[in-house]
Amino acid sequence: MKDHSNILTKKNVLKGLSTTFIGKKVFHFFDVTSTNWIAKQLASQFRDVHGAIVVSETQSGGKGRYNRPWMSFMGGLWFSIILRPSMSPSDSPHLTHAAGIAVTKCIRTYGLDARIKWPNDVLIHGKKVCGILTEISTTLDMLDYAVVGIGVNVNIDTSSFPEDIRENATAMRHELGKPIDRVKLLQEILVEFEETYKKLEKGYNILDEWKSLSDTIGREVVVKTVHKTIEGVATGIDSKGALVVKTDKGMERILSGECIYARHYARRS
Ligand code: BT5
Repeated sequence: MKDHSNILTKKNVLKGLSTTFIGKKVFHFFDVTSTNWIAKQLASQFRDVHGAIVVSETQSGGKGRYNRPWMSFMGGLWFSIILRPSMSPSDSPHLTHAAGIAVTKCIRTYGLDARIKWPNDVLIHGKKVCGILTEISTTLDMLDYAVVGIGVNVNIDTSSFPEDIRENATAMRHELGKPIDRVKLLQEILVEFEETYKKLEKGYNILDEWKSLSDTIGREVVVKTVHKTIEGVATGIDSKGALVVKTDKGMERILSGECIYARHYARRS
């Protein structure tokens, strides 16, 4: 019989999980195209999936923002949380913030210096260990559902990534020098996410916590949006999650874009 003790099966994930609703329903797969895609299908077909998670050992078509590929080999944590939040679509970036806070806090409990890079990355020593992709569906002006996709390089050998990704990626195992129990880590992230999500539901401001864990605030940045490139110093994020950048011409608020730290940018260009 195969040893499934460190596989993210429903049984393993539910055993000792101390959340009230996040992760109480588990859809586990060995290989899917993308857990976000499955989660979106479930959310559009079933009402009672609030808090359910879709988790897969590997993804053959894992996705980042702008449809970019997300490398999802065996040994990582690739999962999506389905939510039906009573919030306006414009507040949905806070779900990404909640996920960033949860993952960062959990990774820190392993003694690793994890930090959030705006808008959706978690870094260790400047390298990406986690990416978050929140996708929403709206009906009129209401949020119908949100899917928060979280990818963490846990016990991954990043040397198998293509060179351009390898340069900027790391894995928890690499940083710690030993493998990590993925079931335990997933449970810890679910507990932290639920706590932060509940704060959001009650209308609390989670952005101060996000800022305290951020790697981006105070840095010289170059932010590329669809329309323009903005250079300056990241001074904060506003109540909608927009990055506030102090430029030569004044303050700019950027809701979404690609953030590059200026030092790295200078080296590349
Ligand atoms: C992200 O996009 O960082 C969001 C990644 C979300 C992945 C999760 S896994 C579970 C769920 N199911 C999905 O299909 N997706 C979610 P973005 O900021 O666009 O970054 C994508 C870029 O990160 C790529 O273009 C690569 O350069 C780099 N990359 C790809 N795979 C990586 C990995 N495993 N680790 C670090 N960097 C990676």
